[in-house]
Amino acid sequence: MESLDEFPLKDSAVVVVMGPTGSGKSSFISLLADEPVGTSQSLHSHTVGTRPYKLKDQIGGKNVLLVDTPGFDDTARSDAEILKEIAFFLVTLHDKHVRLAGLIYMHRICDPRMSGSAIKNLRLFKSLCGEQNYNHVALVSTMWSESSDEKTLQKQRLEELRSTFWKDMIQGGSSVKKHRGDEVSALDIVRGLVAKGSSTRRPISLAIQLELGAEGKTLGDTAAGRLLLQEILGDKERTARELAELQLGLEQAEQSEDHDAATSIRREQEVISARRAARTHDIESLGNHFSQIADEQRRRYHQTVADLQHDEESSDERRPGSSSSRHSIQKSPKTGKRTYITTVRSRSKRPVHKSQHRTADSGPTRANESPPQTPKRGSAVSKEVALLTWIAKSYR
Ligand SMILES: Nc1nc2c(ncn2[C@@H]2O[C@H](COP(=O)(O)OP(=O)(O)O)[C@@H](O)[C@H]2O)c(=O)[nH]1
Ligand SMILES: [Mg+2]
Repeated sequence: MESLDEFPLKDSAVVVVMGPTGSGKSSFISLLADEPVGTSQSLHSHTVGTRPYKLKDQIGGKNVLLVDTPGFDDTARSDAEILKEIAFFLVTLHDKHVRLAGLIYMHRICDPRMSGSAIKNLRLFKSLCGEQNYNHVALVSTMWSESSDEKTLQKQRLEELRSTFWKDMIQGGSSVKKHRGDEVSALDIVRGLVAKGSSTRRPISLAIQLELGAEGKTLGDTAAGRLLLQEILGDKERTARELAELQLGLEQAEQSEDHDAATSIRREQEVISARRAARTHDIESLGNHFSQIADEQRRRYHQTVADLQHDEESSDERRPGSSSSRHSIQKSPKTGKRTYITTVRSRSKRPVHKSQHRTADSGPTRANESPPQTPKRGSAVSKEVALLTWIAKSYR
């Protein structure tokens, strides 16, 4: 485990960046970060998408970390899974006494209207944040057009946002900022938040941090969880309607012996049934307390660490005479025992043998676990591994 000095979260100003997918969060962070943003993360669908990036420059003598997050509209993962990931990260920071300096909420000004996804993301953001912290939020419009006609329209849209969707946040003290797409503009926005964050004596405690942490609520009892439940129930109802319609279509296709149509309807029924089952699972997971969320997320963090190490070893593997091993964590469905598996690969990439390398006790993930191997100190991967491992260790 690397020393925390390399990831000085405690002494840093931490700013969380949220907003729908495609609103420009990662691009914004990459303008300021001292390392590439989101590159290694994109390779594995289960990989943790919430993580901090250190800024190249200090602000007011402090290191600044910008936390990238996934939007609540990911194609690969449900909103409940995203909420658990973001909530785990935020509650863990709070547990470790890492205080936030502020939050950025990003909005694509080039979109002609508020999409369902934009509305959902904003509502979830507000509920995670809590009204008491609106004064530490920057509402940032991104992707302004170059053309003056478009710009005029976009300015009108911004005014509409101010008087509708953003009104309560502005009344609560949120600032409205325009991101021009360059480093100077991004830095200006972060500076404003950090200055305000460091001038207030009361540390920021987000609604979700208090609800899931100190108050011990289940995810479904938090403001964000309650909102999400409405969304999920709405989607479940839609799937019921869609399945009923498809069943009618199927019966008609069968009557008229249209086999092709019947086959394609059956396929669609399978897809929608799977979506319905996923929503049922989401509802169940809203019953989770923080400890359950933490167990699940720590497993994802360890898997991410294993994947990162594997990716680094794969690049080493291309060198002559080398072999590589991949680490993964497997949990027995019967006993709950968790086992680290090492798969050694030859240069032909075929696994040559598997060895069981360490067995953890049954029961929940232990707080003091560390990944089975530490990559080369100082490499980008070792930094990321140490950071993820540190986050995954909870004091609970
Ligand atoms: N025109 C324009 N495009 C941008 C800007 N910021 C990001 N993009 C593009 O918008 C897309 C989504 O950006 P990304 O940063 O991945 O969004 P995220 O999903 O919120 O992290 C990418 O194709 C970016 O290249 C911007 O300021 N202006
Ligand atoms: Mg992104």
